[in-house]
Amino acid sequence: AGLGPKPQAERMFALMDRFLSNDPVSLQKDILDHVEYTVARSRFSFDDFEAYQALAHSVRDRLIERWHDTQQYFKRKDPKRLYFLSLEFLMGRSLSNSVINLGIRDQCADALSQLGFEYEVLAEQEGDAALGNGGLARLSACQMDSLATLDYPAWGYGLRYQYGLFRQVILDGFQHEQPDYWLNFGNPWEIERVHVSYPVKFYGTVEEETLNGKSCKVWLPGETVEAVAYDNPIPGYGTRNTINLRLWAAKPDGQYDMESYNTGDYINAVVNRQRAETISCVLYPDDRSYQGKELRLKQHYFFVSASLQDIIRRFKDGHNNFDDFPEKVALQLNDTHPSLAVVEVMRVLVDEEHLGWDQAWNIVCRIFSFTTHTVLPEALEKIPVDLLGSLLPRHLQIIYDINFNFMEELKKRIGLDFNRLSQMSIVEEGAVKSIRMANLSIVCSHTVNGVSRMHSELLKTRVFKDFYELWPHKFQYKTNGVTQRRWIVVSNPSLCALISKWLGTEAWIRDIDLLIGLQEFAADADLHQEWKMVRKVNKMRLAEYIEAMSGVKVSLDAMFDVQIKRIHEYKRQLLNILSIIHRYDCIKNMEKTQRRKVVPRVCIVGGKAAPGYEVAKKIIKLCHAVAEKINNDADVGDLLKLIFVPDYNVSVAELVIPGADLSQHISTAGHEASGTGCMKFLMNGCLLLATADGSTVEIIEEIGEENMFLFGAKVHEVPALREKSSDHKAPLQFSHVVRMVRDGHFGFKDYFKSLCDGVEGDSDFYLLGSDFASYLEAQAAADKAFVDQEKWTQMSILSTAGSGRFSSDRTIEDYAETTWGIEPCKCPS
Ligand code: GP0
Repeated sequence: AGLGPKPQAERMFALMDRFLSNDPVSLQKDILDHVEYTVARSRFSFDDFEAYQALAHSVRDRLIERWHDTQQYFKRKDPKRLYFLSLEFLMGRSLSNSVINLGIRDQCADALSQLGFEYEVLAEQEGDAALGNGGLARLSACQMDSLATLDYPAWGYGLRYQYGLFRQVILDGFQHEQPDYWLNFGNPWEIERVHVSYPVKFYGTVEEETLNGKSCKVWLPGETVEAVAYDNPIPGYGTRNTINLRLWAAKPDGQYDMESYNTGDYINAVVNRQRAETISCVLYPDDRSYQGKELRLKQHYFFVSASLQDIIRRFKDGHNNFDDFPEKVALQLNDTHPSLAVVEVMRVLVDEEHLGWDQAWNIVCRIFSFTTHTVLPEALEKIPVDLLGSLLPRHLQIIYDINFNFMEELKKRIGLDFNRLSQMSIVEEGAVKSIRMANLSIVCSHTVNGVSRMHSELLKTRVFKDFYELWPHKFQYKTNGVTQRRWIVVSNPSLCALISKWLGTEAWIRDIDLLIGLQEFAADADLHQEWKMVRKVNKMRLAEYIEAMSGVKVSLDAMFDVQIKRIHEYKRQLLNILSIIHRYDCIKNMEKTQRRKVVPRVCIVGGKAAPGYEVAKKIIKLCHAVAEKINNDADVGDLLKLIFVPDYNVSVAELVIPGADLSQHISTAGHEASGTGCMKFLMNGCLLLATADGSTVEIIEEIGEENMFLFGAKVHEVPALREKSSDHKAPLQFSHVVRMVRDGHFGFKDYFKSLCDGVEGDSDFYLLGSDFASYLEAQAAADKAFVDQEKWTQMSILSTAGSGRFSSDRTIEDYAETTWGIEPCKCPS
């Protein structure tokens, strides 16, 4: 590590002490060199994709310089570091984000235009890195951006899936899943570290041995797989700091099974070894539901074990006393997916480093913090004991030991309240005995947090009530945030320029609180003019995309009304579609003269359904069936259009969000832990139509109820509404639109029957019926506001102005101070 140049090489210093320059001419030279030497095309003939590759490599070189400087600086300063463990990162594209954060976008555009290429066109060549499902995964990506920008000494760890989240293809209105082999065209944003690799072990048995007169446990594993590191530099904005996201890929280990080679079955032996790679092969596409699948558990442990070997190696390089570990290391569990890490640290400290149990336990309790992202019980991971015991026999023993100690402590505190003891136990007895990963994480972490204030309250009063009563000091709340770099600067350059012009500074890109300064101009006629112009340009961009993709021409005068997110019953896309049917039905039944008063709408829906989630898939089909009918009804024309944007991902979001007038966040109150999409829309000046759920409650506090369209039952009303669901009646309009679907107005009568059954009478668990009337009122209020464009523009400006609290910079600073105990470590420029 870090050998300096040999003395005789001193004359090389002149060459070594140089950085790449960022002026357009230097960039041009680098791009052409990469065309020729990296992409291996003639510099006289290369296409857009090849130009993208060469540009990406030129940017990558600059990232690597900064990465080196940052890592060396961290090494020298040796601050306490944060290790962010997450099974999912939804990074999207890297080029556009990198050139912004490096501050070289305009120079790149210049360099390219002289070569006859257009920066925007090249940026579009890049595919998305979709190593995650939805909100949770995109949050990790936003937080990495903030960690880098705020100069925190942090590392991210995750898995390098060969197949990211499936591509959604719509055939005949039905979702089909296609594999996302995203590495097909190479990935210039990663650095393969062939020498950074660790063995990860599975299966086998545990034996007792005596070491120095003490008995200890030895795990004799049955299978070993190699984890190889791929580093993804994450540049901060307005700083030289560039942190690392290290993703692990599985490779066969170097041990040959001589037996099979000798018996002559060479081919089979090789094929079997190759199977090791399946561990990091594919991302599980179900969010919020855990299936006790062995491969999934293997992924969890594979990633945890490799990351911890790496972290411990780094610690030992410079430290020899594990009691210092908590001074140097903070480990963040992003949901329960990485929570085997607590067990793994115990195992390494006790079995391999030979620390006493209590000493090891003390260390574990000081290093872990745990974020949970849900309130849905089905999302809480439970691993069958049989599965865990066969894959990780030693870990299961350690979990039992942790639980034994915990139960003893608990008995002292609460007495022999068996009901409570069994509810809080890490081990769940029952038909399938299993390990409750959330309980494990809470017991072993020094802090537990929800992702909005409301969510944290629900954790304290419902989901983890017993734990809260036991350890109130452990519970925190950290409202999510999103990065304004990607969600304004990259995706909405014209709004970015406008904001900077009116604030007289670009400082808000690092210091989001400055956005509040826009409030002062909320009624300024000139700002209104320019604001409307920017919004119109973004709508045009979106309209072009819609036409290219669906063939439907939409009117720019219509309100663009968007709901994009994973398809889930609790997110209530069905409520949206039913109200669109209602709108359609109203228009159809109107006198022609009345139609002139209708505010035209383009309803845009997008999102993926988990492949095994039947109800969600039916909702997608219903959306298409309704769209087919409405969009082809000449009678309705521009008054109403329904568009489903297929294959929703980060890049699609970057295009859709800036072009939206209204966005919908309409989950049944108490179900959306936070919601982060709403924050992106808010920053972009899109008005929200929402229930008081998760983070929207806090948005109301910032911008005021009068600047959004709020509706629906409040969280405390939900239980009672469910109780009396048989006697509360959904309004007539609701029964009417459901009947239209039932009667086959949109075809596929039988197929949609179960959807209809699920929202009527006692089975309306998500309260579509009881919220319908108030939803329609909110929709009408939105229509009314849209007619008054000055009023609307003012609300839009106030939305952006009030979005400062929802930057991930604020979230990360909060975590750094009150959870991780880390401080900025700024690499000199
Ligand atoms: C929560 F439990 N979330 C889960 C999960 O498995 N996947 C996932 O994306 C989301 C929440 O639903 C959220 O409320 C939240 O903002 C996000 O995690 C980040 O905390 C909205 O998407």
